Formats: sequence, structure tokens, C-alpha cells
Amino acid sequence: MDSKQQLLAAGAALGLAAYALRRRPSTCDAESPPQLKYGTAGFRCDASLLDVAMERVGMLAAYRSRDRGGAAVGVMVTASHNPVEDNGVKIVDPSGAMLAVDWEAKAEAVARAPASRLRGVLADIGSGAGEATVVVGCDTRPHSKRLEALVKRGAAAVGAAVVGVGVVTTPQLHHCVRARNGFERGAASRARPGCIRHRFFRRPDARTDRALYGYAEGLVEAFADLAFASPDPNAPRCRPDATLVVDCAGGVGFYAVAAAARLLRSGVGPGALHLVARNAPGEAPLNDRCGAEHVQKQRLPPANCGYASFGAPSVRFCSVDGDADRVVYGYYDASQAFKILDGDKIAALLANFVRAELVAAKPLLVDVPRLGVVQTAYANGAAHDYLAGRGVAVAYAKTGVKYVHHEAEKFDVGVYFEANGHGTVLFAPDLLDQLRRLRGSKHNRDPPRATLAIRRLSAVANLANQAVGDALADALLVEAILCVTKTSIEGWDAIYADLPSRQLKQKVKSREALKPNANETRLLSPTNLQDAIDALAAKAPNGRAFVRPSGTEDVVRIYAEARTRADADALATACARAVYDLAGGLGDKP
Ligand code: NG1
Ligand code: ZN
Repeated sequence: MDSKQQLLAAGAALGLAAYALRRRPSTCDAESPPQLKYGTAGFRCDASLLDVAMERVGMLAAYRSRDRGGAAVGVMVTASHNPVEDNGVKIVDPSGAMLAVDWEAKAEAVARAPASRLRGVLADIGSGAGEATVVVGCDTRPHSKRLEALVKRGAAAVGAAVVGVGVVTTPQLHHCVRARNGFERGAASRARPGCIRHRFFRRPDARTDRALYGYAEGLVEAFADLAFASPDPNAPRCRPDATLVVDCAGGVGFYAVAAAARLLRSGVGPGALHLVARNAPGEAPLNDRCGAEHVQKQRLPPANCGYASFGAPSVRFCSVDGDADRVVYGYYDASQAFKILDGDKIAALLANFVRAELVAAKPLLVDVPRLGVVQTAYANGAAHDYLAGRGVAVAYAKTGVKYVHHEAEKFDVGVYFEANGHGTVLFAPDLLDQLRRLRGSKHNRDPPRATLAIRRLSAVANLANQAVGDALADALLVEAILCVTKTSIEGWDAIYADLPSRQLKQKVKSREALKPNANETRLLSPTNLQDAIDALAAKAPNGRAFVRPSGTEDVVRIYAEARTRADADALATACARAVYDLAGGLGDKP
């Protein structure tokens, strides 16, 4: 260790000593902190249990930053779609990806350690020497600001430089981390030897003159690039159906949508896309009868988005969730029936577009890139059949973005979406380089359609978040594709008909008692519960059902689909009863 490192390490040790002496609220005794689990999306539970975990996450993020050569690591305080009394925290790696899975156990160890043993637990993780930067943001929950301050305190206590980005969506936080670490928009997160981005260099704030490292500007520029990449340059600028109503779930997404709406108005013109934000914080209670979780799980329209409020059929709206990393679409048809286009249908729209453009770009590409769609067990059976029927490769992953993202990286272009609307389109580094080179070197002899396809594909790569699902980016992607392909929402909806499905949740004494298999489609125990689910699904026409413990809420999730709405509802209720009877159900029996 050189003298600067020794100084940093000594500072961190002092900070830790001060931390051990500090008094805390009695709900969170630092000597016996709650034994939290780093679940599908970090630590998430009732907000009153999180004080110690927040400080410890700040510390761990600093250690992770040191482990990555001082590159900035992110911490987002949010509980996404959970009810407002919950909160949570997730750690973001320097590339903008979720915390590496092998660090989750370290996060648990640090969060669970008695204060008197913390120094030893941290010493097992790293020396505490070296520079570290932690980028911290939070959502709009009433306790988020206080918890965010605890994260900052923890990071500072072990000597990290703390960068607060304030109230942000989850994808904005991921974007800030990437930008600080020198990633360009549209740059792939996958490590590649010799690539400067992956030498973990730190770059000064070249773009801080634009809020949040140019997040909104970059998205709107990429939207315009894609939407106007048409042989008919006038058409998209005066779309007859330019309005998109965005249900912001009463959460932080509102601010991101408002910023994009302003830029679209001033920079692109209202004829291409006119965003109308509804359910701002204060206008609707967070995630309560509004937002993506409500729309997709309850299959009901959001508050303040009834047919009468639009006054006409076919007005598109989309719902984002509490931290705006996912989105589902909806509209009312001519008979005023409410229709949902979920993550599966978004994936199908994107995959169709990308596939057509890859075919068109073929004369200029070295190889034909491999396109694949990644789904989870929650994907509707009809979505799988539609994609497979069109020859699109479909892969499966366990529920949770970190798993689907990883699976999507195996393709040259990987479209991943969970049915709940969490997803994006990933481009392999080689393909991105090729697209960039081809775009920068136009030759007169190049076929015009292939040139157009190259422009469109690189615009998709710029617009689609390369680190994580991003409701705003995805909505702009959908809008640009509907615009260039001149597709109405009914036309998009009609590409296939969903099998009726139903999702329920059931509280139980201990959801840890339910042990799922690797892809979480079956229970390894209790075996009698899995047998009961199998028997119920076998009885329903086209029946499919599974149950698994949620990684974000204290519930067991139940999924059922079948040929008719009545069959799907009955199968889901019967499975929920089986969970209640065989896994220690709490509350009223379903
Ligand atoms: P859990 O609570 O583990 O089912 C939920 C979603 C995931 C993912 C995570 C992260 C469903 C069924 N599950 O996970 O898809 O989005 O939250 O927020 O929607
Ligand atoms: Zn979310």
C-alpha cells in the first residue's frame, strides 16, 4: 500500500469506528440487524426495517467500487411496484448492470452483521484501501430521502466519494452510473478484452451541464433518429395519432416523462409524439389502482384513465411502475372494451421490427446476426407460440431482470421482456461496432434499403437501454416503431390473441418453505403442493399453472392460464386455495 492508500484505509477505519458508536432507532438495532435477503431486486421489505441495511449497502457499494478499480457503483433506494409502506435498495455495477450475483452473498453478510463484527466482515471483502465512488438516487416514497441519506452516510463512513443524483427513476440511476464510468449511450455492457470502457477508467463530468448526464436529451434524440428514419421524411412528423397518455403510477416516472415531453415539444415538434403525463406524485397514491403492476396483474385500467377521460377509442396509453423501469400499453377498442398489451406483446413488436431490419441490412453485414427473445414462465403461451411460429428463437430464464438480461446477452440481438413489462433490446458489442462503422461510411453503391436498415438498427441500439429495462426508453421505442411502420395500436394488438391468464398472490406463514426448481416453474417442496397444482392444471382445458415465492414481496405468487377467462380464473383460485391449505396460508381463504 502506498501512503495515499494507507491514509484512505485509515480514514475508512475511523469512519467505521464512528459508525459503531452511533445511536439508531430501536426498530433497527445495529447489533442485531434484520436478517434480510438480497432478493430478485435487492433488499426489499417494510421501510421500518431498513435503516441498518441502508448504511451497510452504502459501505458495500464502496467496497465494490474499490474492487472495480474505483469505477462508480450505483445505489438506488426504491421498492418499485411494492405498496408505499415498503422500501428497498439495489446496487448497480459500474457497467450499469445489476450487482454481480456472486456479490449478493457479501451484501447479505454485511447487512446482517452485528455492528461489533462489521469490521471483520468488511475486511474479508476488501482491504478498504483505494478510491471509491458511490452514485446514490431514490424514488418518491415518503421514507426514501431519509433512507438515501443513510446510504450516503454508510458510503462516506468507509471513505467513498458520494455523488447524489437526487430523485430519479431506476433506469436514470443506471444511466448516471454508466455515464460516470465513460459508457456512451448504446454501448454494450458486455466486457470485451482491450475495450477501453472496461478498463474501469473514470472520466470527469463532461456532461453535467445537461441534467442527469443527458438522459432525456439522449432518448429524445434517438427517438427522432428512429422515427424519422423513413424514405418518406415528412410522414412521421405529422402523425394523426401522436398522443400517448402515460400513467406514471403516482411515482418518480412522472418527472422523467415530463422532461421528455418538454424536449419532444421543443426539439422534435408535437406532430411526432405528444406525451401526456397522468398520475403524478400527489395526483394518485403510489402504485395504488394505477401503474404497470396494477394494470398487468389486476388486468384493470389505471385510475384517471377511464374511457371517458380520452373521449375516443384507440387512444394509446401506457403505465409505468413505481420506479419506471417497466411499462405496459393499453387502449379502449371501438366497443370501449379495455385492452392490455403487456411485455410479451412489446417483445413481439420489437422482435418483428428488428428481424425485418436485420434481413434488410444483410447485404452490408458481415454475418447474419442471431436474434432471440427471452421470456420467463410468466410469458403468455400464445406469445411463445407466435414467436416460435415465425421462426424467432425463444429462450427462457428464471424470473428477475438479472437472469433474463444474462440470457439475452447470448444473442447478437437479444430482446428480453418479462410479461410485466420489464425489458429492453441488447446488442452484442461486435454488432454495435459494425453498425457504427457502417453508419459512418456511406457509399453510393450501397443499396438504399440496406442503408436505411443500418440507420434504424443503430437508432434502436441508441434508444434501447443497454443495462436495464427502462419504461421511458421502451415507450419511445414502441412509439417510433409504430410511427415508422404506420401501425395502429389495434394492428399491433391483433398480431396474436393472449390466452386468458390470471395472477394472484397469497400470504403464508413462511414463503421460505416453498423451494422452487432452477427455473422456478415447479416446486421441489412441498411435493404435495406441486402434485395438487399439477392435478388442477391437468383438469383445465389448455391449463398451465405454477406457484413460486416472490423475491420482492412477502407473498407466494400464483399464475394460471387456460382456454377461457372463466377457466383461467377458476384454475388460479383453486391453486391459491391449495397454497393456503398446504403451505400455511394467512388471512381469509381465497
Ligand atoms: P418477484 O416478486 O420475485 O415475482 C417481481 C416480478 C419480476 C421482476 C421483479 C423485480 C412478477 C411476477 N415478478 O419479482 O418479474 O420484475 O419483481 O422488480 O411480475
Ligand atoms: Zn420497477
